[in-house]
Amino acid sequence: MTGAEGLTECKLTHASGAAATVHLLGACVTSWTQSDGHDILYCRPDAKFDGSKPISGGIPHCFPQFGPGEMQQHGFARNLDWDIGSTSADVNPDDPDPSVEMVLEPSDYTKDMYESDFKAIYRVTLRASQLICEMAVVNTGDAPLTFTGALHSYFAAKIGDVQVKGLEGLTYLDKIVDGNNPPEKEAPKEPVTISGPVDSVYLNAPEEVNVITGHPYDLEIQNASWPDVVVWSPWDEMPEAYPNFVCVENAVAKDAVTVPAGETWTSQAVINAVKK
Ligand code: TA6
Repeated sequence: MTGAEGLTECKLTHASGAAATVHLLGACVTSWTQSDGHDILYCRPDAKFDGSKPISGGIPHCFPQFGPGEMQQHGFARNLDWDIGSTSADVNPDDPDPSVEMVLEPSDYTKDMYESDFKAIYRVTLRASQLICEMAVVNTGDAPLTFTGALHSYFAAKIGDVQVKGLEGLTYLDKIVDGNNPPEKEAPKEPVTISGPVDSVYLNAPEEVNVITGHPYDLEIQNASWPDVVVWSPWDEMPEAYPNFVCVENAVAKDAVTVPAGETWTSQAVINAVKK
């Protein structure tokens, strides 16, 4: 499968009837449907899949910069076709947990923005009601590598019903007030609800947050190695889209990760769809 000409996406199908589509552009999971057809993820009406811009929806990558910073917002990993490292989906259609592994390595395009030598490896595994997203960053160079990043996950939701639980009382950066120099605030002791534009980076978040979506499935999101959680709703800046999604993102946003030469940073985000 590596380097297969013309391949733009990979479909994972599970014996339960669940399915996921992963685009090589940005290694972006663009849909994750349950056996009843309900899609847990959301793609905006303005999403493009032809490479003319990063995919606006699903689970895009922000790497090696969450932003803002010296690079374009969200870095370059969203703009590029990743290579398929391996996929059990094609090799073994009966695999109980189909998965695909994608790889991104430096090019002249990335070197212009980011000098470090790296290999980013992203494995997506589909289970009946679970999506496992494992990201690793290998420092293939001989100097320390630093990055910030996020899984910029767009979840289908009824915005007025959304509650994000697990962030109560945390310190957060309020990027609505100032995207470049956000003030630190203390979150109330209640779940996050959304009644206007929200762009908040919750620092040192717990390993699990829960999202009430207003749809038949709520979400449990467990993570390892992503210290921050971002909650974003553009509200009426995107009038056609905002009522239908919330971004709840596992992130390394405030303090960059440093990977020593030759070493590897590993992470995991496990999203459970919980039927109500
Ligand atoms: O992750 C939140 C955020 O960085 C917001 O600050 C906002 O800029 C948004 O992402 C943009 O997302 P998009 O998918 O349109 O690039």
